[in-house]
Amino acid sequence: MEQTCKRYMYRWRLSYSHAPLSDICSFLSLVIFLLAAHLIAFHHASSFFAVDIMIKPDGVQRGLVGEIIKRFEQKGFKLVAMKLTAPGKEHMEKHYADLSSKGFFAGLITYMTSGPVVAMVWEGKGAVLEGRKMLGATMPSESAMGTIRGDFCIEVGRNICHGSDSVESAQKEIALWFPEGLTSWASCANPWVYE
Ligand code: IDP
Ligand code: MG
Repeated sequence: MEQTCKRYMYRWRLSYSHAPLSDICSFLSLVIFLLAAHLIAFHHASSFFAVDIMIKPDGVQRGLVGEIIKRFEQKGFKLVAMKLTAPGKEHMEKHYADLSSKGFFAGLITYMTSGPVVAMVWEGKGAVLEGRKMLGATMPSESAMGTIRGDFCIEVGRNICHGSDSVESAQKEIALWFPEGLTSWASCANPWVYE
């Protein structure tokens, strides 16, 4: 009897003393996982990436192609692909597939297929994040002055330009718009743009 009691006591102590340890271990692994995810996300956002930028039909019709290209060039980004194209409904529906459940989707596709667009890929440090900043907020009324949307448009349904919102969507969009691949070249401005 004494032996059995001792055995139970031992087991109880074992499970009691191990419970907090396993909690600490899972908490630590969670912290390490979050830290790693944060570092990867930061690395993605700040290292060299290409971003898909598109001048929408209103931007083309209003003669803003040169102005928008100028801003990306002046920022220091490198153009690695560009074309004027009108790829049609199916292509636009693929491009905006994540918005297909929205009430404005049909109108968005009509708008995006109402004329040619200029699709471009710009490469540089933090290109995705910086590109989005240069475009401004989705709603022109919320876009800061000095951004493309803040300076050149008024309504969300005529907001001039598109820019990938993450490295992953940039990669998807580049594959959709430029299946032929990008043009790799060395810019002589590189040492004057990067330390
Ligand atoms: P983004 O272009 O800033 O990434 P998204 O939310 O991805 O914004 O929407 C894609 C596009 O759909 C917008 O640029 C805009 O042309 C259009 N859009 C977004 N929200 C609305 C809306 O509420 N009404 C009409 N069109 C919209
Ligand atoms: Mg978007």
